Amino acid sequence: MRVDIISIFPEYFTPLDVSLIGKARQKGLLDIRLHQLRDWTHDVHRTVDDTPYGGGPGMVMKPEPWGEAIDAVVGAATTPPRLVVPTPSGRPFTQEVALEYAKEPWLLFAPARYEGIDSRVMAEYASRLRVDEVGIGDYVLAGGEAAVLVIVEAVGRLLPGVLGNAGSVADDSFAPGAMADLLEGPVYTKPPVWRGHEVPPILLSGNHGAIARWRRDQALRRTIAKRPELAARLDRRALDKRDREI
Ligand code: 6GU
Repeated sequence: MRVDIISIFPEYFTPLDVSLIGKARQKGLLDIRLHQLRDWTHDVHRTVDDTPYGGGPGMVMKPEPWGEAIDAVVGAATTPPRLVVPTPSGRPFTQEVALEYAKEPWLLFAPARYEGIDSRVMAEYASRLRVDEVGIGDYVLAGGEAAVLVIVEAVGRLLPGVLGNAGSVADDSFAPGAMADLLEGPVYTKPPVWRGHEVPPILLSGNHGAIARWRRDQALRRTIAKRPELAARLDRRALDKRDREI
């Protein structure tokens, strides 16, 4: 997958050099290219923002640098990228969206600072690219850069060959299938007793059927306790009799 990121803070993305995503890049599974938005300004101050029409606090990102930058990155590509614009007013970025993005050959991120990008930029590209405004949660960040890090990590780990153990994607909280809408339960490793706390004996039993049942029970209990609105969405028909007793 190719990923381009246009930002006034390309140095914000050094975390993408390390760990899982860094290794995926070294392996050639992920081709991440960073661009300085100010390279597409033409004034001595390399200005990217201006005051909002209609008044109000803060500044808005000017359309011209974004237009030139996006045109330059997209070039004459026959299969253009999906343009992802992180904004708290976008549709929610969920595991479902991550799975959708993981199928794309090319993503272009346009993270904004200040109060956002002049809306005509999204209108202009909507006729040429698939433009997706997405938010990562119900809170406000100082800019879209941290959201891009979140999205790239969520998508990158889903790409074939990135995770050592392919099974771990299927067991994720929110993964479609048996664990849909369920939070993952607690996990344990050696030693069997630590500071007096025991590992639940069922996990040492070797009874794989009973262990799977126990894990599902734990996932249900945790979901009910921590995410009641998710638990309410669980399809009663998908719950078996033992689930419904929890
Ligand atoms: Cl994508 N951007 C900003 N600035 N704040 C956010 C967000 C994005 N998602 C949640 N809050």
